[in-house]
Order: sequence, then structure tokens, then C-alpha cells
Amino acid sequence: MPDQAQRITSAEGQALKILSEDQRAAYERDGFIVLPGLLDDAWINRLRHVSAEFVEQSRSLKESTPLFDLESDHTPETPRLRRLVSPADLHPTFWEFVSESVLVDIVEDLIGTDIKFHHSKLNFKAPGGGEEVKWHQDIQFWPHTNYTPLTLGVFLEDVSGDMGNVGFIPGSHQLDLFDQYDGEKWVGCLSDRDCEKLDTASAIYPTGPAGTITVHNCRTVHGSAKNQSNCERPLLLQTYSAADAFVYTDLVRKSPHGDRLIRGTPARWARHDPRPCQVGPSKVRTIFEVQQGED
Ligand SMILES: O=C(O)CCC(=O)C(=O)O
Repeated sequence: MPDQAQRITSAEGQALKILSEDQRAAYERDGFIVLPGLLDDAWINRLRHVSAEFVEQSRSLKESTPLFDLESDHTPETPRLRRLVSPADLHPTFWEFVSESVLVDIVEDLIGTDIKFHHSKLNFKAPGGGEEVKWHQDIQFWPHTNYTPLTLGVFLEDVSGDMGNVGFIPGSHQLDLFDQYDGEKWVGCLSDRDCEKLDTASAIYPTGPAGTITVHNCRTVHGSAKNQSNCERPLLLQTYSAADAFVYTDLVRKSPHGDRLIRGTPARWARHDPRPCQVGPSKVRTIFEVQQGED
């Protein structure tokens, strides 16, 4: 068990709302957990409905915009989105989901009662080759004063093994943070040399029915392959932190909901984890554009 300063869960003893003690301990040990089919059908249907509205909107686009990140073969007839940026800022249903659903109770079980929302995104991963995401840690993209930030991924469709589902390397949150620059250039992923040192073969790639929720810590190394199936793999991701984690960069400053307290009381003191945090550039570009070198 890491010492208190380096723990990614809040102090024990708090009554749990959704998770079991075993799930909480697994998150602390492995840096991620999987909650199969946890979300109810009513939410899944509402989220699918609003997601489809944005896919419709994307048909008229010829190239990526700050909100719609498109695959290179996107067309009006066959829309292929890589990502919808900041869905919680774009539609009240997404915001209600982020701020009032069971997600917040799960977060409370892990990091305590004082919670800030950081940002959200919807990665579609189109059928027949939707983009890979290289091995990376999240926190260098949006550094904070401590390592409570965590991301909940919600499967909007059933996910099987050939759909480019995300893989998590157990225990990798306890390693030192990796350098996600290549020399002077921010690349947002681990170098080949660092990947060789990691036990990537131990990665767990959760599958499951629509409504499955994954939770991963901001230090956990994860990545995903291209989608080789004939089905889209929409994954709705939302990131939260403890209220006493403060951001070093202003990625969310333009977002109406970004870095906003959604439960509990605001922190008057920042909590600093003693371990250093690499700081990525504050200019907002998606992980796909960065990792694919689309300058
Ligand atoms: O959508 C995926 O497969 C992975 C997403 C991810 O790791 C990220 O956006 O940071």
C-alpha cells in the first residue's frame, strides 16, 4: 500500500454509495476498475440520442474544427468522427449526466465528497479502422497539484475485443511519470523505448455491454488499437478531481463547466503530491492530432 501522500483514493472509513470495498481497493492497487453494465438503459438511450445529433451536425463539415475532430476519410454520407470535444459544454443532457448521475457517486467513493468536474469528451472510434490511441498517461495533458484526477469511460454500445477497446496496464500508476515529449516536441505518448520497458502484455482490455463503466487514474498507462470491427465504439469520457487538486495549465478556462465544483465544498488549500508532474503545452489539441503529428 503506498503511503498516504501517494494514495489515489481518499481516507478509508467513508460509507460507500456504489462501489464495494474490494472495488475501491482494486482501484488503489491497479489504477483502474471496470463496472460491467452499471449504467441503466434510460441513461444509455438518452446519451445515444444526443450523440447521434452531433454526428448529424458533423455531416456538413469538411475538416476538423475545435469541437469536431474528424477522421481523414470523413464524408457527409459516411461521417467518421474521432472525437466530439467537451460534450458537457455542448448539450444539457451531457452536463446533467456529468454532474448529477451515478458517475458522481462512483467518484465520491474513490476520492471523497469534495469533487470538481474537469472536462469530458466523446471518442467515437469509427468502424473499419477508427484511430488508435498510443500508450500514454493523462495527467501530463492536464497537470494538477495532486494525482486524484480520474476518468470514467462509459460504453455507449456493446464492446467486444476487436473494437479497439482501451487497455490499462495494472499498477502502472505507481511508476514514475513518463516523458511525453520527444525532445522539444510534445507527442502525448510514451516513446518506443519506454514502451519496451513496460509490461504492455499485462494490459487488461475490458469488454462488456453498453452501460459498462471503466474508471482509471490519471497516472495509469493506457492506450487502444484501431477499431477492426464493423461497429462503431463510442466511448464517453469524463474527468473529475478532488477539490484540492488545482490545475497548472488553463486548458479548461474557456469551458463554462470546466474545473467547476459539482459536489461538496471548495478547497481553500491546494494539496501537493511530492512527485513531479510533467506539464504538456496549454494549447488545446486533441490526443489524436497530437499523437498522429497533425500539426
Ligand atoms: O478512445 C480511446 O480508445 C482511448 C481514449 C484515451 O485514452 C484518451 O482520450 O485519453
